Amino acid sequence: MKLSKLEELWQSQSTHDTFRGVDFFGIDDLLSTEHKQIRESVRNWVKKRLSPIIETCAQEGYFPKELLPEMGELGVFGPHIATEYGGSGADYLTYGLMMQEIERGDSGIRSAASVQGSLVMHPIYLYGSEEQKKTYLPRLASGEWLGAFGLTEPDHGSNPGGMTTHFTDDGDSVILNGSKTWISNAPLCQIAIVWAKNPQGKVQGLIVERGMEGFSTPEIGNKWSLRASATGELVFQDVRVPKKNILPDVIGLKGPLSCLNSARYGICWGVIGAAMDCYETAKKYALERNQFGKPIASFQLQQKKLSESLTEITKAQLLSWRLGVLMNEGKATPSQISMAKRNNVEMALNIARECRQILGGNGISGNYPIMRHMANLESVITYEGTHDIHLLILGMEITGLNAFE
Ligand code: TGC
Ligand code: FAD
Repeated sequence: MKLSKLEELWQSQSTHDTFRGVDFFGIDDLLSTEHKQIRESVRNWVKKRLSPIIETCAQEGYFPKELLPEMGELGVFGPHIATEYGGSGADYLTYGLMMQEIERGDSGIRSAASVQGSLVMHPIYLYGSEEQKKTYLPRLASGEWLGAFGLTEPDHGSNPGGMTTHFTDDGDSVILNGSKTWISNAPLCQIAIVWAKNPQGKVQGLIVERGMEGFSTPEIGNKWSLRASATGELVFQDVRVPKKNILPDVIGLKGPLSCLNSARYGICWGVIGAAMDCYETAKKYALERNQFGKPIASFQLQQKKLSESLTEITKAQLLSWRLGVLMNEGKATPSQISMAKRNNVEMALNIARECRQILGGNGISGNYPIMRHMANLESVITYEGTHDIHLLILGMEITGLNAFE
């Protein structure tokens, strides 16, 4: 999209966000002043820079890469990373609140932030060499570079352990072959964290850089969901990757899966943002729209939808807040994260569907954000582990029996 068109959209809207949040149980009292200030700054940025352009970007299937440096400046890329590497050393509640505000704007832009922070910076931070941390993290934190995370393959989605992407040894380098698909940020990424099997058949992480011969990133088009996110493949044909680009400190599937813990946690909060936007839009509409001589908000059936939406948002907030505290204490378990991701995404999707109905015919129009959130959430309920997979992770925790074997 032409920059002039984005600039026209930016100028056309008011910039101050009057949204005060959805907080029926005084959850704000559980947050620090700093948490609230950071939330406010991200909220105002979304109102000023993201909301004016997002509908047009989604309609046109355009990822607004122009926003990346601003997002870097806001600190939304890897806020939990130490300051010496460009992060802000923030806690997990801060990270969650940031994701909530961005996803109130759009799940696709939150996706870009989740991938960059939790799935690209996080593995380098946890498992990378000092040289890798110094080379990549500051550029990713500032938004100068965009990263992608390659785990899913055409024949191995829910079962990443079956991956066939692999590398062979060749002196100071390895030779990488295979492909990854459905990869967020792929078409525009400068680097990709690629999970591949080593000659012994064990999973390792490699930092693959754009420009390496044999590495390509074709875009996946024809999407009805996450249209403002750039999705693509990562294709490796005899790509020579220096051994210094291998993440030295992790071997095995726990490498990528441990990073997913952080990203899935971010989604728990993010989808609350999407749900809040649907709820607030529907509430306002119901109070303004008259049928049978009175506001549709006065009808019991519409009140039921709004009451249930508020109840479910509140439950999801409490779950996310507690999970954030456990994350800060280093005590959150993968199955707790699965429960919260699964519950909250379903909650947001149900609210989007119910709230869309409150808007009647207008509910399917791009003049309102609900249909876009609803379509986006179909991806969110699928990626980072499908709804079914999270149920089975929880089932294993409850019963001690592994449904995947
Ligand atoms: P399994 O044998 O259970 O585990 C293999 C090793 O990994 C360890 N592990 C974990 N470690 C840390 N955190 C977790 N959440 C972990 N889950 C498992 C496990 O302890 C074991 O370690 P070790 O030392 O014994 O080797 O593995 P499995 O092959 O049976 O698979 C289990 C299963 C199905 C739960 C897992 O593979 C899974 O989660 N599948 C879903 C795949 C998935 O989530 N893909 C996401 C791709 S990335 C993405 O979607 C990004 S979208 C981004 C955006 O746009 O926002
Ligand atoms: P499959 O694994 O084929 O599953 C199909 C269906 O079968 C699902 O309903 C699933 O729940 C069910 N199923 C599978 N196994 C079982 C079982 N054992 N028991 C019961 N039911 C089962 N991946 C990345 O690596 N990086 C990314 O950045 C990324 N971004 C994405 C962005 C978008 C927009 C989308 C849509 C996907 C993205 N993904 C990414 C891929 C995503 O993680 C996978 O789509 C997801 O893990 C599911 O894999 P699959 O699509 O191959 O489905």
